[in-house]
Amino acid sequence: MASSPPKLRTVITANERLLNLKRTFEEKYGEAPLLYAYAPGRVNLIGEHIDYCGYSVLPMAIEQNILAAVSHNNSGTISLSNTNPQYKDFSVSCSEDIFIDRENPKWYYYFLCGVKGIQEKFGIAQLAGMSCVVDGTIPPSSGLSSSSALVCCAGLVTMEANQKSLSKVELAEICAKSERYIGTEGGGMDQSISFLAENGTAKLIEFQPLRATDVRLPDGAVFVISNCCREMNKAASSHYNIRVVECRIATKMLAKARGLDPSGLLKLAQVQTELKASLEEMLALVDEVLHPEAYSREEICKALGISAEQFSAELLSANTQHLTSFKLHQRAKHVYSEAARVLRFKSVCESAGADSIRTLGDLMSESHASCRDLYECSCPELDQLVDICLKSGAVGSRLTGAGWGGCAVSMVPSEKAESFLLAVRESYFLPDPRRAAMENQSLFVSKPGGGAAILLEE
Ligand code: ADP
Ligand code: NG1
Repeated sequence: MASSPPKLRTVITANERLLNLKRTFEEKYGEAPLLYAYAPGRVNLIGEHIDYCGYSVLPMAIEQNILAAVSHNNSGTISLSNTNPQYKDFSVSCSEDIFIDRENPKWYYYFLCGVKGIQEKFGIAQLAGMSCVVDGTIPPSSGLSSSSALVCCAGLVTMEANQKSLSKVELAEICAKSERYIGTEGGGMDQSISFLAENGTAKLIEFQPLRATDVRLPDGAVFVISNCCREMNKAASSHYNIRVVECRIATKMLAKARGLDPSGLLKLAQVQTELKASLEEMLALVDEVLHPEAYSREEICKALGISAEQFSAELLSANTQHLTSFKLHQRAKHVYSEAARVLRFKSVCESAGADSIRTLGDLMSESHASCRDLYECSCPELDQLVDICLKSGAVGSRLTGAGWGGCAVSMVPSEKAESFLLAVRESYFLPDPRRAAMENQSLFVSKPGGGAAILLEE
């Protein structure tokens, strides 16, 4: 059964990080912050690139997060600052329309996505003034959702500053929608787990309606995150949206081939629902209807009976207008098989059988192979890292998040955790000085953490 969402407010005792943030805030704005809020990053255990196709995913929140100190004021300005000097100060008048420049995805535009989401939800004509300092510990552009944590934290503090009230589910939905202003057509996994996570449990996140169900991970294994040290900023490239578009076109092609009206269908899951088919049947349908060779625009337009103009306007997004070929068979195969792996992963966790750890590991490794070969969202560094993790004692290992760089997540029997960390360190990090310098934040065991909250000092 889906559990009830956890509380939005948590009492904490000040720790070193909070006190440092308070000091920075006081130096910057000459007053103490009124409140703190945080939103966690996440690691997706399985279910990659399927949230935007309507399928369930299985992430857990990580300890690393975005923490913000905030005060409200009547200055009519939102002032943003960051403890990391790489992220420059920014301020915007509350009477201006919020502009988000997707051509130039600076850090403060992610913050403004969260602000805009709340403004639109309540139709606020004049937002409350806010002064804010942000402190983040999630490695950016590494598949651990630093961007969504920032959007969620911004949404939360904006709600609070404007004296509004929303449930965690509502906040997650608003932030999922508003992060799309940065240009990436995300599916909502990251914002959902950032708000709905609970300590000690991974979650099955399902969409429409959004809900989160506890998934108890098996005793006897730990999840280790390792960063391949190649960054991939989604909003600054079109890799991600290309996959979204390919899945959208595959949806229409499958629907049309089965006599459905493709016009209202945008997600692969909708075709399954309409056909009342199993995932196995959908996989067979993909083989029957779609060919493995890449499709041209002309072939798609002919099959769907649409003009080249309709194709560009209705199927492509702003940063995918240049595309000329589309791999539909491979992408749809990945999506339907990955959706099935998520369900199997959850049921194996529930059964807690003798072979659970081995079976879960196999599912993770199959997921990586599918991401690498069918979805083509891995990269040589990630493939090398996954191989090293498997050779170092992991029962399963896979890229996590969007891919094309960033992190792998490995499932490791608890008794092997120490030797695993040493072996990965020696084989992947130490031989390369750049990786060796990043190793501290790039290789760690992760336990399921709690969701976003307003922090009240004890
Ligand atoms: P991820 O996979 O981590 O979500 P993205 O490439 O989507 O990566 O987003 C990364 C962007 O999020 C960074 O380029 C930066 O603009 C923003 N960001 C991440 N962490 C912080 C931080 N601590 N402070 C400010 N902005 C951050
Ligand atoms: P990352 O890049 O790891 O934050 C992105 C999307 C998710 C999901 C994964 C792939 C956003 C904000 N996040 O996550 O919705 O599609 O890729 O499974 O777009």
